[in-house]
Amino acid sequence: MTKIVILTGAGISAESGLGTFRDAGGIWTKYDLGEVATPEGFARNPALVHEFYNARRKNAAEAIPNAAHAALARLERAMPGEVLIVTQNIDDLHERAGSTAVWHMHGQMTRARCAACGETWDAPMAMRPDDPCPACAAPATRPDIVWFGEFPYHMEAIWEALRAAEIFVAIGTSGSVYPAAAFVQDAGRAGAHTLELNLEPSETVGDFAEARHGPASEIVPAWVE
Ligand code: BV8
Repeated sequence: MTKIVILTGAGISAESGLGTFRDAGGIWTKYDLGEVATPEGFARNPALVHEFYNARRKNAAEAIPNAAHAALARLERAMPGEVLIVTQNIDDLHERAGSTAVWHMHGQMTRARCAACGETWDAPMAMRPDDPCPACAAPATRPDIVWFGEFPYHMEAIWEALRAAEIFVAIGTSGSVYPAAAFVQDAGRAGAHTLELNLEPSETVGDFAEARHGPASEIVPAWVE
């Protein structure tokens, strides 16, 4: 029975060298979100979108999980079946650190999906717009990622886990993207203790019963211990 639900965002991977979105110099200061993280942007210019994710997929493959990812994997080993990570991140650093109960609500850049038939498969390091789908052969492949305006994965199961959680922890997220930013309210309403672990107060810090601020590689291991 999941007792601890942990929501992670780009901030937990920052010290592994992967960019965040809304910090100074963040990804959305370099790319127009509307062009590279919406279905409309993909329809307009699939090559640009693949270029954007190919670069991030390469960075993520070269990145190393940090002490925060490792601490969460230790926590799961110490409490088998009771810890769930719901991540907004599309990298695989949680899995590479040893976590196994990881739900990617915004999808994964290591996976590809056919826009025609919905088939998914392991993405090659570099994807091209006209790569044929292995199932239906349509030249309609996209990253298996949830863009703005698309329905996140696992929502019903996430809301069920939030209702049963005793502790809800948000790590490395600005609390600016929904429905993830409302999870603290969903969990709090159901009686969970809510804790924010972030470099600085997030947009939703007021919704948390407790907040600790500092680099994830320091405050997450301290919390896990
Ligand atoms: C949906 C995948 C219907 C792509 C992403 C108006 C009002 C409210 C909502 C909306 C609105 N208009 C539209 C919406 C809905 C929209 C939304 O929320 N828009 C926002 C911008 C207002 N949401 C959607 O469209 C979602 N779908 O709503 O469907 C629905 C409705 C209800 C229920 C079900 C369905 C789909 C959203 C998914 C979009 N895809 N990513 C990609 O990754 O390229 S979102 C994108 O933002 C990333 O996934 C990212 O993870 C996510 C959130 O960002 P963060 O992870 O928080 O990163 P950020 O840079 O913002 O913050 C980093 C934090 O880390 C900072 O606080 C920083 O201080 C901290 N930090 C930095 N370094 C460290 C650190 N912390 C610790 N240690 C450090 N070293």
